[in-house]
Amino acid sequence: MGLPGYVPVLLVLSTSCFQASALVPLVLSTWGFADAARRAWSTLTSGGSALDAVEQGCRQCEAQQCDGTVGYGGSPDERGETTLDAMIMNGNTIEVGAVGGLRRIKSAISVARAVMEHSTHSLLVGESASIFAQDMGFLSEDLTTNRSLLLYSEWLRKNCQPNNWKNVSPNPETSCGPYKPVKVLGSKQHMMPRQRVNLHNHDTIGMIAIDKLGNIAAGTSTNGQIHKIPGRVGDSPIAGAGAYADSTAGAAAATGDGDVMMRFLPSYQAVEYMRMGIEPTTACQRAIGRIQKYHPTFFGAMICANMTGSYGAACSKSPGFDRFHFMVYNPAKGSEQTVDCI
Ligand code: SD4
Repeated sequence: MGLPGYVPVLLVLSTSCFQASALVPLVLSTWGFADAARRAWSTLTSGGSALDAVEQGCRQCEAQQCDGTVGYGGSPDERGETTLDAMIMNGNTIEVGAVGGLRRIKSAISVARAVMEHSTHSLLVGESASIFAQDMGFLSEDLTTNRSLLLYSEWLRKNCQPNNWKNVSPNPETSCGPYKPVKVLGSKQHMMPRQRVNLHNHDTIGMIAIDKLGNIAAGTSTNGQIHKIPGRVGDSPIAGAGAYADSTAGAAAATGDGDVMMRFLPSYQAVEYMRMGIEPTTACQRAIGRIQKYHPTFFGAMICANMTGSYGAACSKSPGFDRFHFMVYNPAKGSEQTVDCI
């Protein structure tokens, strides 16, 4: 029954003109975190959505403490605490949920999803994010482990080296804090933190999933930079930096020196390149290349996929890092692949 004068119309809403391709479903993830990629793939192929796949895949890494740089018990900050950054993005609706500096909650990616699904916000941080998580039913528990305690005590024993301070007193290259700012004139100023961000202290899981209906999602999870100044949030929970997804173009995710990478929004940039028809490997390379113009040896890598399921990756050559590993699952294969850095 309609209102008088109104003709009932059936509206079929579609967010994209998706054409099924032999390359989807697809799961693409950073580094060789095979169990995480497999978990995402099995979620997708057993009827889960792209968002479910990204959540379950990243959750697997959080539980396994992948490389010690995802999940609890890794990368203690300057007070010895592990805090987590994560985000998830729905490429159909351009909704994002993210957490930064999350304390005492192990499954940061699921809290990120709860931010997206149970609030109108996109990013919650710190203690307040943890209270939100508890209210949403997440268990509050200590994220410290013997390993994170050991990393922290070693760092204290080495006079708090390396650290992320500059232009402070006492000299941060030789002493622990507390520090006070010092005014340094002109060229004497440190332009970059001295801490070497490299393969051994940075390994975020970034993940892209496309289901067989062409729904795309992306996400990240990490415990961030080791020995960070408390309060530091990296690129991983920032939409467009750590990851980005748009079902009219594709998705990308990044890993590496987040303090540098987040200034360039490389994931957003790569998705925009793909929107212009540039193929994924080149899109990743160009997004990396824009950062290299300012930071020629920064440590970072990206994965990119377009809506046909074509995918690629790129990395920036930096000391000790010239090949990047990533995981691919699609109907043709499930494998770890590598790419030479540029
Ligand atoms: C960060 N980008 O917090 C993250 C860490 C990372 O590979 O990617 N590691 O800076």
